[in-house]
Amino acid sequence: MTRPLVFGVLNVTPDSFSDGGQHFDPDAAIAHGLALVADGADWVDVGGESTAPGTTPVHPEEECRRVIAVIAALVAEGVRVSIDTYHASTARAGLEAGAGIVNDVYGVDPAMPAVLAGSGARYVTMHSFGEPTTPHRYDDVLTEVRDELLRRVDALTSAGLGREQIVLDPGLGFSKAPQENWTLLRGTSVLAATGYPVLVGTSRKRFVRRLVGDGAADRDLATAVTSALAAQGGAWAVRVHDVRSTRIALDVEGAWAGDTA
Ligand code: PMM
Repeated sequence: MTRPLVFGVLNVTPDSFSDGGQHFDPDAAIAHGLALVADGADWVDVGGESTAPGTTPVHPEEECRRVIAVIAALVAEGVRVSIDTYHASTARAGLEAGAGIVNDVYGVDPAMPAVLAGSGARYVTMHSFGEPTTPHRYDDVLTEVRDELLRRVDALTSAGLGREQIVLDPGLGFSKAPQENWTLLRGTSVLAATGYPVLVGTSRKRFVRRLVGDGAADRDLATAVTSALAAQGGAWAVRVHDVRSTRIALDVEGAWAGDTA
């Protein structure tokens, strides 16, 4: 099994829940993006709006002001960049600036498929349900999340996306109770069995932090473990804030799994 790719998180926001404000200045953001790559990130996922509870939505123009110059500068340095946005206009600007992936956590902008269709870029469709902090009621979370993602695949391919463009993400921490996040993580192989690449984001999320508290080293260690567990389930990629610890965990998991790389 090939080792998952690592997406390093770069939030160019004043208010993201775990790193808000740290990389709001463009130069600081670019420096952090390069540091993520130095730590072993395969992709840098650049976002300009926090999904943290209680944050105000960002207008796409302001979102573009935050991220586009940062994306262009990282691409100029040879970095592979994904843009984390649910606005089609921002996604288009991101692709024009050289991003190779659009990472869409809400999937609500009807103009989004047209931006992706024929672009050759990958599109991450992440499962979410209304307000991220309001748990939705599931009878069988794994089946329901998988089936909803496959319904989205149908809608996306009908709208002109190629199947090879699509990446599925169970949306851990979005409208799910703690135990449901663990069920989904344990069920990574079920999602991977759809044949689509699966991206898993556990990094510093509440269901992980509630085991270890808010200490930076502890939550990143716990995230490294959850990333290795996602790898066991056949994840194509993991999305993390601290790339170094997850890289090490994936190397260990890969050696255990018999990877010779
Ligand atoms: N989680 C967050 C933001 N974007 N994108 C994908 N594809 N998957 C996730 O799980 C995900 C995401 C929230 O975390 P952050 O605010 O620390 O970036």
